[in-house]
Amino acid sequence: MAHRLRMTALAYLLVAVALIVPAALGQGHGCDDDYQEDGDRTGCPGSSHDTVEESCHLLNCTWCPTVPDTPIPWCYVSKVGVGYVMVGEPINSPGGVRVELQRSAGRTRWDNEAENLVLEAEFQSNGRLRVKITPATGPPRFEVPIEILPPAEGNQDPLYELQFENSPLFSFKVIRKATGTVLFDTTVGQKNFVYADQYLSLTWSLPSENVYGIGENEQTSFKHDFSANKRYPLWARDHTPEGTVNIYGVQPYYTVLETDGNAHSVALVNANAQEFTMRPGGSINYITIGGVLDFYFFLGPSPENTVQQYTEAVGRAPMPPYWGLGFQLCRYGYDSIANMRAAVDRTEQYDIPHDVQYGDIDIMLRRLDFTYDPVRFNGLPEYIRELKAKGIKFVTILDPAISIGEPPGSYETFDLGQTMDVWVKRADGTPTQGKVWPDPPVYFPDYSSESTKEWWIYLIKEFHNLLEYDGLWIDMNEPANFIDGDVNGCPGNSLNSPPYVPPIFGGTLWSFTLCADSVQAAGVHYDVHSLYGWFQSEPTLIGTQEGTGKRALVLSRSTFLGSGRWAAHWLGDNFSRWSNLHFSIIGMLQYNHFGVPLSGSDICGFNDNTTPEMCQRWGQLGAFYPFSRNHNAIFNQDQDPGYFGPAVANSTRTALRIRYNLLPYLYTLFHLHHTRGDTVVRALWHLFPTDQVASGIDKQFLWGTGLLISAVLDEGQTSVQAYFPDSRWFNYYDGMEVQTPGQTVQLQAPLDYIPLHVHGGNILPTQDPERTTLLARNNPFGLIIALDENQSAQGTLFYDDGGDTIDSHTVGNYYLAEYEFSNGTLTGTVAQNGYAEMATKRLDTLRLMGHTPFRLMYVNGNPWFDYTVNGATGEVTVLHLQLPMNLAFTVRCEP
Ligand SMILES: *[C@@H]1O[C@H](CO)[C@@H](O)[C@H](O)[C@H]1NC(C)=O
Ligand SMILES: *[C@@H]1O[C@H](CO)[C@@H](O)[C@H](O)[C@H]1NC(C)=O
Ligand SMILES: *[C@@H]1O[C@H](CO)[C@@H](O)[C@H](O)[C@H]1NC(C)=O
Ligand SMILES: *[C@@H]1O[C@H](CO)[C@@H](O)[C@H](O)[C@H]1NC(C)=O
Ligand SMILES: CC(=O)N[C@H]1CO[C@H](CO)[C@@H](O)[C@@H]1O
Repeated sequence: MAHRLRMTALAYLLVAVALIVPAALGQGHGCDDDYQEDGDRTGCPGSSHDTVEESCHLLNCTWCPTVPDTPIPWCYVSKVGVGYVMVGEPINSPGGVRVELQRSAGRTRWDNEAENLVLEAEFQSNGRLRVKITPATGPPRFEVPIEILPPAEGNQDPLYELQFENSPLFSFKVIRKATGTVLFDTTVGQKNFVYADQYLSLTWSLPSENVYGIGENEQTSFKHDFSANKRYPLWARDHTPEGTVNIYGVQPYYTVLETDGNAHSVALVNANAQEFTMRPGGSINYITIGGVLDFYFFLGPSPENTVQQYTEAVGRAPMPPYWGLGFQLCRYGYDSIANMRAAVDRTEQYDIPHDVQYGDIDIMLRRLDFTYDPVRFNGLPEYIRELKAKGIKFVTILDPAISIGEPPGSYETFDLGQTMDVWVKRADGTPTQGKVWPDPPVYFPDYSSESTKEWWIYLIKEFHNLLEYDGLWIDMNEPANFIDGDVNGCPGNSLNSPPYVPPIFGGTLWSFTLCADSVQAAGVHYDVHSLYGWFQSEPTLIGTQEGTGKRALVLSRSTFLGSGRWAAHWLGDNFSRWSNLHFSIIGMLQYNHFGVPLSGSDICGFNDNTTPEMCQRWGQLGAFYPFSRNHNAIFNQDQDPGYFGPAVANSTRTALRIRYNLLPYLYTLFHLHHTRGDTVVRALWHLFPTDQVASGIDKQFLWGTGLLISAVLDEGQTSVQAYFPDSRWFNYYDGMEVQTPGQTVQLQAPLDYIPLHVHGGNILPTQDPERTTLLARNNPFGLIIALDENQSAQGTLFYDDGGDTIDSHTVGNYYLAEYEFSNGTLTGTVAQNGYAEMATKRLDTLRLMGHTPFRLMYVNGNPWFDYTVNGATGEVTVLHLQLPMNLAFTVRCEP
């Protein structure tokens, strides 16, 4: 998109100050000769707080003690940088500005530092700013081949302003014009600004420590803790979530809630091994070992606006199929069709809603993709059809790596791969060889190559003739490799052994994956490693849609910026531990920021054995994950919701029936994401950005603006501390209003109960639950109307065929209704009437919460008496309305 608009005036603050060398500061500190200010230090890889001077020297780092008991590293990377200075004046152009930089004089530890850089800022829209820094000369560097979509909005009146300084070194600031808040300021690390071939580093300060995001790592609080100098390495890796360890995906994206309640977010479009250190005082040190510095700023100003703007740039998630919002059951280690059946039957016996059954790798023949074991899973194709007849869909798994040990002519997947030349190659052009699930060695498909995509799509389509899957689940796509690098090891060179490696698990780039010098169509593995799952996701979605002819569900373990366009995400191989109930909320909230709203963790935990109580509580919490799946690891005891008997089964059923009751609302939230970029689940601070308490709440979460979930997350508890920001809140179960908003309240929560509250001002569409969404979709609709302080509320309902049409938004065969309650009157209007079935469906029930007493009710102008009022809570329940869904209506309450 061309930015033809005139650039607005910018304030350039050019302070030419002589270069002051902060010399000799280290004297008297007992330091090596490279004293660095506390804030400039990058902790030495391989060191820890217990590292002593001698071992620091062995690590080739600088030793310089500072105040004891602080998170400031005493052992740090030596001679990091000298910074850059600005050359000449910034050059304004229509829609942007360009600045030339020159490396400051002095020696550092890095080879191949760029002598001259160009900073190019593009004012892409009022809310979106791009700042990209590249070397002025030399061969082009790797850039992530991500499609950044054009903004709908112009840039006549940007919310931001850029300032450049040269005092004594170059730095820049991004400022929010309306408030003067400095959102991003590189002054703090001027000297640390390094742009070497394999080490790029920038430090910037933030306007607030309310910072959320950056992944994928296990995070123990949604809001970052800046007191601990925590370092988050990013490099896709198959590793269970554990501390700050780099895990499956790479999401260099964070959101800041400014102190006045405005919000902005920043995406760093870089896929190389990298790290973020959250430094005391509220700054971030960023290091990457390749690519370019390419920042996108999204100015909000509301928290939801940041996600809307970000997902407008990287793409939004497609609508999930309706059944994809139903309950899903899975385990690794069914090991036989009898065990799979037993779990399905237990779920049915207890009448627990169940929409999707999964197969994991144990359904495969010797763990070969696109097969099933005809002995242990004898009759699987027929069983899948049997499930479908009950309205239960089937999703199964594919791993990327392909066995090379099958007799020629017996395994088309491999043979065709050879013919089509689909593999990742070694530097010498032969295929990279590793070891994953199949017994024989494997080759790794290069999903960045066109011929691999074609091969994969073909196989997925053909696979549907064998097993009639409805969705696919792609795992191990970091890519995981059980041997480090390659069966031949990795050659010693600057890609496999770069001068600096972020503190990633295993210590080397090829640990548990491919050699960094392997070659793919999109570049060397060194650059494209963390894009492996991202490259695999789109062809998987295309193949699945072509195979089923319908909207599909694709679930990917590894993700990158923008993965949400193609895939949902489960939170990996989490543990059956109580702490993980809490962490799963954090992961899910993060992925909603990352534009992957369909996410959730494995209910009851993946690794280790759960306990009945944990599974009961997790079943309640998981009933409110957008992606609600119970999944378990091999060799653990079963944990499907029917396994533990009636108590666990009953409360899981109860919670899931509430989920199913609210599915039209949840589905509508996905529509609002798809069309507008809203989050589906969100933290309280999205709605109450100036509420200091809300900024730290990460044990409760909301569905949209309408439903607050306050699950019990701890063992042995029958109550929960829940915070209610100052607003109106109504108990979901009986409409009782929370009497003391603005406070933390102790809510009773016996084992079979999950506290849920409807937020005043919202209208939530509902539909009576059944065992499957297929059945529930035939039931009458209802509305839960919770009024705000002004006795008003709004809501929307999006509905369509649920996924028989891949993209009903494009086709137009969907239904959209708007609901508004104000001045005593509920008005329903139909904004889009493209789904013909709606004429056969009825709106039957209203639950009206928070209304003042009234005398008479009229429906479409006629008196209506079929309603009850709960004497204790004031909730009004209107019954048997039988209003055709395709027609507008009014319901009036007359005082
Ligand atoms: C330290 O530097 C020496 C000389 O360059 C090198 O041989 C050694 O491997 C380095 N040690 C570490 C831990 O990087
Ligand atoms: C479970 O629910 C069933 C059916 O509603 C009921 O009969 C049974 O008593 C419940 N059992 C427990 C332990 O809650
Ligand atoms: C209620 O109305 C007042 C006056 O119009 C307005 O300031 C306030 O924001 C409204 N409250 C809600 C929750 O919309
Ligand atoms: C509210 O409704 C009453 C009738 O119930 C009507 O007389 C009045 O004009 C309405 N007020 C507004 C602001 O719509
Ligand atoms: C360990 C845990 O309970 N939760 C983590 C599960 O994994 C995701 C990443 O995939 C983390 O974000 C969660 O915190």
